[in-house]
Order: sequence, then structure tokens, then C-alpha cells
Amino acid sequence: MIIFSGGTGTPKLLDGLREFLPPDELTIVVNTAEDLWVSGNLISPDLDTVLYLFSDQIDRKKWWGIESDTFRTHERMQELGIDEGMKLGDRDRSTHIIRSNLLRGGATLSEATEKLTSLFNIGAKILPMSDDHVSTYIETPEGTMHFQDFWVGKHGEPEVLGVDIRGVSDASIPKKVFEAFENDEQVLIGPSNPITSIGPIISLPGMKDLLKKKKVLALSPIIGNAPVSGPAGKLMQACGLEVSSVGVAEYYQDFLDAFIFDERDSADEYAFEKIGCRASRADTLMTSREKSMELAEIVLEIFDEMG
Ligand code: GDP
Ligand code: FO1
Repeated sequence: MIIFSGGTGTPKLLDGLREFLPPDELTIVVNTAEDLWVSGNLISPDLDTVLYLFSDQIDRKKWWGIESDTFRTHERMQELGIDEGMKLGDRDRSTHIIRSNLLRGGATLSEATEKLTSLFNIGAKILPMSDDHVSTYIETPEGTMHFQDFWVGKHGEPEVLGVDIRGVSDASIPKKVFEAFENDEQVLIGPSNPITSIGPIISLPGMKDLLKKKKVLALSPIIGNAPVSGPAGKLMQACGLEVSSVGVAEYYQDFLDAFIFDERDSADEYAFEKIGCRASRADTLMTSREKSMELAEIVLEIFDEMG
């Protein structure tokens, strides 16, 4: 199975899926449009969350960073008057240093990520969506800013006028992602932010054509008229989408075969029929590992039924 992932909702589902599928049956294609260089190193928040999940290091309260990490370097930088913008853990920083040294030595992000999966003894394939530089910028009345400046720096508070995924139309899909598409029929689009996590992946030139040939199942990150967490609602609205599970399915309709939305949602099943995908209701709120496993079982059942 190929899974498209951001850094919170889909990792929670992966936590359940990896209990049922062996590592060699999991290929995770991860958003890199929120990456940025801090203090000389490339931070790739979504890749790092997936790496830390599969190596049992993830901080499950925040869904970013390493559990029980310390922040001594970050604190020292603050004492010296350097504002890093993001709170970087010491152990987390070592991941960034390894990645960035490999990149500085001429490796691609795919190669650097492969090295990290091997250092962390991870069996699943974890692939960046592209080796090219793609960055999400948020347009606000205060100016246009990098996603992390909007989300961490400004706490997601400014009004959103638009979203610009810079570099995506010139970015390529890496060879390893193409290979995964040659060998796999099932694609799962996890319950991630449609605009800033899944949006960059499906906007890569050629990606929608690849998806149209596959069995694609997506899960809604929106319950009722709000996301479970994060800025997805505000961003969907700014992009002209209805903030609802139907709005998410509509955004994916070019390639979507099946959709899971939450049992608490009042969405009309007929709306999904019109989009041309089969829709199923489930408890999608993953508040524990057990809940993630229950939802993962439903995902596997639906793929089975799709043949
Ligand atoms: P980001 O990279 O941290 O923005 O992470 P993602 O894009 O992977 O995840 C953010 C999205 O996950 C938000 O839109 C949330 O609504 C959604 N999300 C988080 N937890 C859950 C959950 O338990 N169930 C569902 N259905 N969605 C969730
Ligand atoms: N999110 C925050 O809200 N504040 C932080 O200081 C912060 C630091 C940070 C460091 C490394 C990392 O991988 C992620 C970090 N995040 C932080 C999360 C991140 O900003 C976003 O939640 C993701 O980019 C959204 O996918």
C-alpha cells in the first residue's frame, strides 16, 4: 500500500496500520512543502514525524519531535540572542544535522531519508514527495509568509487570503515513488490537511495521472465543519473549498474511488455519490493506539472489498 502523509492525522492512522501490514508492504510518500532551514540544517517536520513514528521515538502528545527530548542547544541559542523560530530538540537536531550533511555532500533528499531509515532500523519505505525544493507560503493581510512562520511564528492567527505552493509545478516525482506506483495498486490518502499536506503531493506534475490508474481511498480530516486540529479549515476556506468532508472529497474527486468520513458527521451520502466515490462512515477520531488500529482495520476491509 502507498500512503500519502502529512505530520499528524495520517501518522496516527499509520500507527494502527503498521500493526497489520508488514513493513515491506508500506510505502509512505511524505509532504516536504513545510520544510525549512533553521540554524544551518534542513528541518523536514512531516518526514521526521513519520521516521520517529516507525522507530518508536515520536512524542505522541505533540506528534512532532522526539519523546523526552531536551532543548539545551535551543535554549543556549536563545541566551545568545538567536531566535530559531521553532523549538528544536537536541536529539531531533541530530537528525537534521545528519540529513543536512548528506545534502551538503551532494545526496538527494530521497538518499538522505533512506540513510535515516536505515540508521533508525525502519523496514517501511519512507519517501519524500520530491527531491526538489517546494515551499508552502501563506498570503495574509500582514504579508506573505512561509507556512512555519504562519503556524509557529503567528500561531495560525492571521486571516488567510491565499496559499502558494512555490516550486511545485517545476518539481519532479522521485524515482522511488514511481517504482512504488509500478508495484502497488492501493493508494491511501490519510486524514491530513488537504491543502498544505496532501495538496503539495497531488500537485506534483504527473501525480494525478498516476492516481487515476490506482484504487484510491481517502479519509476525511474534517468532522462536521471543523478539522480535528490545525489550520485546515481556514486554509480550505481561503482556497474556495467547503469546510466539510464533502469539500475534501470534492477536492480529490479527479482520482477518488472510496472515502471514509466520520460517523458524527451529518454529511449527506448522496453528495458523495454525486462525486462518484463510495463513502463509508466510521469513528475516525484516533484518540488512542487502539482507535488507530480499529480505523486501520476498516481501511483494510474497504480495500479488500474494492478487489
Ligand atoms: P500536519 O502536517 O501536522 O498539518 O499534519 P497532517 O496534515 O498529517 O494532519 C493534520 C490534519 O489531521 C488536520 O486537518 C486534522 O483535522 C487531522 N487529524 C488529526 N487527528 C485526527 C484524527 O484523529 N482523526 C481525523 N479524522 N483527522 C485527524
Ligand atoms: N510546532 C509548533 O507549534 N512549535 C514549535 O516550536 C515547533 C517546532 C518543531 C520542531 C521540529 C519539528 O519537526 C516540528 C516542529 N513543530 C513545531 C511542528 C510543525 O511546525 C508543524 O506542526 C508541522 O510542520 C505541520 O506539519
